[in-house]
Amino acid sequence: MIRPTDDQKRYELSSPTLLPKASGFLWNEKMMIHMNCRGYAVAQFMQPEPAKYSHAPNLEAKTFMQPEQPYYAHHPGRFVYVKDEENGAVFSAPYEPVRVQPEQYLFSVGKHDIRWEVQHQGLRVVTTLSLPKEDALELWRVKVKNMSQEQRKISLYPYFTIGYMSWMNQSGEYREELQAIVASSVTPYQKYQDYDKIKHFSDKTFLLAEHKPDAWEVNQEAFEGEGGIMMPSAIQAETLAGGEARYETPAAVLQYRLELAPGEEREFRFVFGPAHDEAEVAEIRRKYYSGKNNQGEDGFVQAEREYADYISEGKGTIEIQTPDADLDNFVNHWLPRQLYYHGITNRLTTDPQTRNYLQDNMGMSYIKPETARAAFLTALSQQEASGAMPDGIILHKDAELKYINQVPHTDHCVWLPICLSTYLDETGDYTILDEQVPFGDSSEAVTVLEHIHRAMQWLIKDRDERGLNFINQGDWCDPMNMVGYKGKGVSGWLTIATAYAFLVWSDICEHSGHPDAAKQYRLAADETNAIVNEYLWDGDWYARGITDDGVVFGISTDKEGRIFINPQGWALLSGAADDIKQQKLMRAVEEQLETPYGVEKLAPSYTSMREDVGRVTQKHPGSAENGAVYNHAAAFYIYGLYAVGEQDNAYRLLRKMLPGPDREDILRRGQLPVFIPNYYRGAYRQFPKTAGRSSHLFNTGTVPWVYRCLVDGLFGVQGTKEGLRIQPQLPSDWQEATVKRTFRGAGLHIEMKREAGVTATEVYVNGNLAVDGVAKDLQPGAEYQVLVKLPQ
Ligand code: CEZ
Repeated sequence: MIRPTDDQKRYELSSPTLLPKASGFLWNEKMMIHMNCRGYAVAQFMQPEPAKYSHAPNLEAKTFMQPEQPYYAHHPGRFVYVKDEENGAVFSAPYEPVRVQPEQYLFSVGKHDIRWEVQHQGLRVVTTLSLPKEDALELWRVKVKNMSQEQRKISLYPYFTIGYMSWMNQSGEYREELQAIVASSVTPYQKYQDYDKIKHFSDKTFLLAEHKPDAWEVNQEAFEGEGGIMMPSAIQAETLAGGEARYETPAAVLQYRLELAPGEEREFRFVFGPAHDEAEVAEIRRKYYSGKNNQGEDGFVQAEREYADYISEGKGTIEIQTPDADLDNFVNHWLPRQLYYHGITNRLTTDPQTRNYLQDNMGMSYIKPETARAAFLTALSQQEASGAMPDGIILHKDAELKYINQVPHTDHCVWLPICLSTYLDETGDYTILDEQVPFGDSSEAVTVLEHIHRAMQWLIKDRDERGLNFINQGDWCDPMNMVGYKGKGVSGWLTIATAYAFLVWSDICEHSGHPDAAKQYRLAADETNAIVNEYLWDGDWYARGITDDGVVFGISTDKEGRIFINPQGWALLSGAADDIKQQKLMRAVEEQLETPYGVEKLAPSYTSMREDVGRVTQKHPGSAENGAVYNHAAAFYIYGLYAVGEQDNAYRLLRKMLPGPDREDILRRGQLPVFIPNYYRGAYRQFPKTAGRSSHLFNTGTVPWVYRCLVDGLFGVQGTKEGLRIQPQLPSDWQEATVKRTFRGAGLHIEMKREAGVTATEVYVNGNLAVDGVAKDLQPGAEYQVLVKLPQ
């Protein structure tokens, strides 16, 4: 069973082996945790850079979240071993590490909690994870109930991985006065200059117990003994030995010996996480296990409730009811949550890539537009006076540009007007254009309007003699790093994208009373499109670029990397492709890139290094940018399809972003439809066996674009300066759909129906025909009934 609950608010899976990597994630502004259905966890917290408190058994590189994260027996996890004291039988909840198939199993992903219900041999164990709103901590409840008719004697052993903390110093012990296991470490470092930073770190990991345990073990090796993690020797004994870790790998294991009458249930609550010192652990104990409020709730319960409230703030602006129930569930419940996660955490990095920061906040325009507004101003305050945007936006005073942000990319400016346009559509807040903002390299303050003019001018200047945009060491595609590092190579996609950015910017100038600038940028878009058609059209589709040595690539004569999706989708947006070209490129995409799991980013996937293209060709064929169904790129294309009115094509591809609806497809993807992953494996025509497999990586720029596809495209409920333009593009086999749209404080109940005799879309707002389908003069707080008649 893989399905949403009746109230649609949770997603459930009834087997730990069917989709072994099925997962859910929780976050707050200081941490995130990705839990899989079998009990494995990937968690990190910010101090201010990402750090771990539940470590792998060997030293991990702490970079960014990885796709297709592998799990293994000693992978960090949160488990409960259960032993029947009478017959010695052992199982573990939710499934790892003992791997006994329980008689009943349920993995239930909620928006603000993750729960497992396991029943085996007359015992029912329910574990629930939630987070506080602010602290980097995990809140765990473990309930055990005797479902049998007999009195039961059992031992319950909560096991929380602490893992290999440090090669310099690590230890752990049970602290009686705190009723907690506390492990200590020193983050490894070598430069004395780092000491000042390191000394403030939260280098302790603790497991705080509400109830006094009967015994404990803190030494992982001693706990496992010869039995190993699957059947630890220590639990064969009557009680755990009370061991400690002295420069040995710590683990947090507690033992509760229980006698349960038939039907009797006991609950245990734990707090697990990082701390700076023991005083902090004591403070956490006080905060979470006492401090009852008027309703008699202690800090733990209050924290759970606050967290639920916090998550519920991440509401979208549309609620839909369509013939596709799975789409409804995803759009109404999970998609806004994923948008919100991106917008509020910036993927838990202190230096988000500029394009990610802008697009994540494009998505936030639908959820918390004031956050998006502030983010756009922050980004612009780091722009260079030349108009160039930096690789990465610094969000913390101690942050520096790391990893990919040390590689020069040339696309960051194009995202400014594009992302801002969504904010303007949603809010109508054109005053943002008049805000005075300084530059990163000069204190001169100019308006946002001027900032973006400079960004557009920078794009116009950063071109070769033909008028094609340089790529340097990358554009949207991070690993396309060797096309233009010698200073000559150009990006076809980026050139097309600049044309689109000019168009979008031209519209914004028009609507903000700058008709001359509007004209100038429309002209720039036309000129750019002409250049694109002159140098990049290959006969049936657009090329991806031209290398430093003048080699055009992404064309019909290429054996690998013959066609790339990005130039095609963006040519639909920029207007480069006329009708004939549109038809040709769409056919090429369908024939060469479309798979049952979506459209691939390129095909055929590269199978060996192409030194004039770069690192992208070295990724495993069909993974990530090397020809996966890279959902971010697929979403651009779908948005392009809506822009040219290809509603059936667009919907078919949009639907492929979600696992399902049939079981076969869900099994293939291996993921629950509670988030869109950054990719599904591609190279469908080369490696069909692995195609479709989810990366399970929920950090992705896909989600704001999918939301735009829904709002601007499928349901056509896009904001304009004067109001809400209603122009649905329902797939032709849908007879009707209902959308509840919140827009600038107003509520619109929109019913869309196909009707015989209707030749063009008619929109009635409270019974009155709306000119051009635009609902105007909407009042905040007011509710509107809208009827949309669509041709049959
Ligand atoms: O990161 C994403 C970036 O965050 O890759 C996208 C890019 O547009 C996003 O800004 C396409 O390249 O460096 C690499 O090779 C990786 O592929 C990362 O850049 C990639 C990861 O998926 C990050 O989660």
